[in-house]
Amino acid sequence: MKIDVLTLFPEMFEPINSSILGRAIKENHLDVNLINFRDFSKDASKHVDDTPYGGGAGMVIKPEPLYDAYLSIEDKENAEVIYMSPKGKLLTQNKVKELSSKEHLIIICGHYEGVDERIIEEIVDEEISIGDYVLTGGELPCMVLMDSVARNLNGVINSESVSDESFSNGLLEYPQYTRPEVFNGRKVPEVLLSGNHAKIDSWRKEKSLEITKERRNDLYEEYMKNEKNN
Ligand code: 4GN
Repeated sequence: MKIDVLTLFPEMFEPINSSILGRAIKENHLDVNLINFRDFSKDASKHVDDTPYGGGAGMVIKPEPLYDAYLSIEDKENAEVIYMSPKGKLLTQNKVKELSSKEHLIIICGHYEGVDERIIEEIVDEEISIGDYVLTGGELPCMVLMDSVARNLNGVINSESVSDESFSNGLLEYPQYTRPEVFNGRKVPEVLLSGNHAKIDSWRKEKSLEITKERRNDLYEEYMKNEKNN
């Protein structure tokens, strides 16, 4: 997958070079291309923002530098253009799965009061939000999206880990344990030491249901509704 990122702060993306995301890039599962759209400002002082029409606080990102940066991207005919925004549709595991099947994403990171609305009308396919809170820029949300998408690309992580984790079946994941068998007097649940895989599976399912009901009744109700219909 190729991801072009339109940002004023490419240096903020250093974290993508570590850990699993870093390996996904090194192993060519993912190609991230950072484009500083300030480079496309025709303004002598390289300004990319201006005051909002109608007045009000803050600055708005001008459409031309963003648009010219977008036009500079090659082979973008089939690319999905995403704008990271608190006004966007919430990013869910289902959305992550859908995005991980695309060949090419272009992600716009806004700042200040956001981008001129005409950029959204002209080039954006979807606005995505990582949660109901506002950040100073779209870069962290963009990295969240890239990380979540990258771990669903074939070859990046063991496909069993992806299918077992939280949300994969609509439920939160069961608790995990490793050695030692007793830690500060706390024992690993006996069933996990039994070697009885049918029993272990049903214990895990029970724990998943329990924790989902307790913490995320919305997911639990949805799961139960679907159970009934299947
Ligand atoms: C996205 C962008 C939060 C999100 C952002 C989010 C930059 N904050 N919840 N900040 O995914 C107004 C326009 C704030 C740019 C935007």
